[in-house]
Amino acid sequence: MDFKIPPILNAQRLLDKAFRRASKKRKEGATKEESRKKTNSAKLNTVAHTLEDTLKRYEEAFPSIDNLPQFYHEIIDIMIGIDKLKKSIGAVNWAKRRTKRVLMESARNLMKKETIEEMEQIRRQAYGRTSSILNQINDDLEFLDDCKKKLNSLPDIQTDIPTVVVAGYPNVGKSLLVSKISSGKPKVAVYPFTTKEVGIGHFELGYHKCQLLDTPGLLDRPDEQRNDIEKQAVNALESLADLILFLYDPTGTCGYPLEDQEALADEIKESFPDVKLIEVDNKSDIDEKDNGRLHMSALEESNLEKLMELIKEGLKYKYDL
Ligand SMILES: Nc1nc2c(ncn2[C@@H]2O[C@H](COP(=O)(O)OP(=O)(O)OP(=O)(O)O)[C@@H](O)[C@H]2O)c(=O)[nH]1
Ligand SMILES: [Mg+2]
Repeated sequence: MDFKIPPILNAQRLLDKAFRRASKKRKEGATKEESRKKTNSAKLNTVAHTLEDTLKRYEEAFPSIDNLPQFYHEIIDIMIGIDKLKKSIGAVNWAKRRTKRVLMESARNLMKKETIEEMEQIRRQAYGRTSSILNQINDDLEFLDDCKKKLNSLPDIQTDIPTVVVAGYPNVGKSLLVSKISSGKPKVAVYPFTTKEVGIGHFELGYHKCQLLDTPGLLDRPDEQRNDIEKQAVNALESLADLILFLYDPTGTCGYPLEDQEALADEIKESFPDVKLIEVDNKSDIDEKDNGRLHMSALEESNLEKLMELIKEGLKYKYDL
């Protein structure tokens, strides 16, 4: 899914946009009063339509939350909060209907007025009430603009192709491996917690296009202690993984002992009993010790072909590769 949400203006900028358009309206009538009545009516209509169209666009730009694939539903909840998002979209809908009602009512009142002063007063009051309605949802508009940035930056993940999720402790070499065996180009660094969100790369197995997801490093700790970054990794495992590639760094250069990494692997196996998991030792260029797993080096690109065979075998329980 690829979100393309347009920028969301705050209350002041939205009002400026509507009032600026309205200020350009001029209508002629037989008398000075009639000209002013028609002009003010056209202004009120312009403000009403500009706000209605814009707010409607904002409302429709956000995906229908309840129909989203599980991965996106969860990730939006982790990053933004589904209830908060729904509340703010609801506030936009409320302001859209409310401003329209106020402006249309004022336009009708305007028709009954005779003097220019009365007409101007109706318009000014309508503008004032409109401003006050929009100011009431300013926090929601600003929040939605922030959501827009977050949603537009989410990875474009397909939920229907073979998907391998790379998991493991921080700093073990997950991102480097993803960059070596797929089209993904995640950031690699010598410090832990480099990867802050789920990254994506693709690779081919025969005629099948497959997805490889790089995830933030996970520590061996209970779910309730996980931070939002780690929660994204768990969510990717839970809702997308056909195969988990669990990467170890047995050399300790990642900064975490092997026993802790093995405890995390056990925990993942327990939490996702239906997902196949393969275990691989990375950084074999530093330490070749045999732990009974395939050992490879992302840095020196050794044993990557064997790894691809393991991945292919691992996906066969679900896909005809
Ligand atoms: N010697 C050696 N270093 C490696 C190997 N693979 C990765 N590294 C190094 O290990 C460090 C961490 O690599 P990353 O790919 O960023 O690790 P990560 O698991 O994605 O880390 P987080 O995103 O923080 O969880 C970097 O300095 C890499 O260059 C390897 O096979 N051999
Ligand atoms: Mg990483």
